[in-house]
Amino acid sequence: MATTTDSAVRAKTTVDEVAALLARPLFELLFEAASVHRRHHDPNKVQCSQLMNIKTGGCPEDCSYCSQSAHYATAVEREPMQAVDEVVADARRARENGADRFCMGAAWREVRDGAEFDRVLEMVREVKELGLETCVTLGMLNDDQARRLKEAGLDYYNHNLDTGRSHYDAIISTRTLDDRLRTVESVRRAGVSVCCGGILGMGESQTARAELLAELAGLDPQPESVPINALVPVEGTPLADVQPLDWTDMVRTIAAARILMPRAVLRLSAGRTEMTEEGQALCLFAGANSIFVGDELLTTPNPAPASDAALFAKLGLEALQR
Ligand code: SAM
Ligand code: DTB
Ligand code: SF4
Repeated sequence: MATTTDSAVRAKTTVDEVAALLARPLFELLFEAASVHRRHHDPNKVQCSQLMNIKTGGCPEDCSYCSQSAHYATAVEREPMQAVDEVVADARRARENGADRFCMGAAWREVRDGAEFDRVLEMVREVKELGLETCVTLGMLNDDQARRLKEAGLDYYNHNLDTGRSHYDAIISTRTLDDRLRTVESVRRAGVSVCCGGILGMGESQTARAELLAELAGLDPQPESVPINALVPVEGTPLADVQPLDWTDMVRTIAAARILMPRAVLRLSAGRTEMTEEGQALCLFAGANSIFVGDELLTTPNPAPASDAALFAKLGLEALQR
């Protein structure tokens, strides 16, 4: 049996290997990532998801990046949960806009059994009936809650690992990375596909990025969907004035993620409004093959559908249709 020391050494080697990948000359990294990408995916197809916030603000967690944490004075106000009909109407519009997956987010620390969770189950059932793939992100959950979501027709559960282990405490104090990993395991056990990624540009070191990627790639099986978010700085949060992420770090991280997780659908997620067309194009070339569409993410803006359509036309890309 492996001793703790053995596994610690193995884990460290993995992080070192990822760090070496991230440190390679950019064009070598890009060439390998693009080659891996086209062996496993159609390089001209991009999966499009649309988000809706079904419960806004007032979250008890203290995630330093988040507009919806009750710990910080941001412009986002706490709102009651959305009605099922409004969610279904939004999902219809998303389908008309070319999205094939509808992702519903709640500013919860964790799922609690009761009327609100029952309403989420109804939302999942009705969105699924529209012929869309369904995804929710509701914070932590247990095996039974994951099973009930699966029964309602849930395809994906989004639960990010946020950042690397060495940087975790600097960003969130109200939960641990191991809490996150436990929820991911419940999702897996219920047979729901895992959507799990993180955020870059929170003042983390290159080592912390390597830790995040090593953790994601080390999940067994690997996540089906991996969102890579660039921090959207939100006034009032502790990270409002953090130094912006350099575009090459976004491209490098996506390229390394593609090499480490060849089959995953990699999402160029939050932060596209701050990127140039060229920067986004390089991320898509490096292996990102999914985006969020629609004018809004959860509480912050996303590129307008017309500008995404123009970018797709310039690059010869097409939205994946099921
Ligand atoms: N409360 C649930 C949770 O944290 O899992 C679900 C909603 S939470 C807003 C969903 C994800 O949005 C987070 O895991 C985080 O990765 C991302 N996110 C939140 N604020 C962000 C920001 N300002 N910039 C980039 N990504 C952000
Ligand atoms: C993910 O990784 N990114 C999305 C989705 N999962 C839920 C959320 C991005 C949120 C960006 C900040 C906001 O709009 O509040
Ligand atoms: Fe709450 Fe999720 Fe925001 Fe953290 S990221 S404060 S858990 S809504």
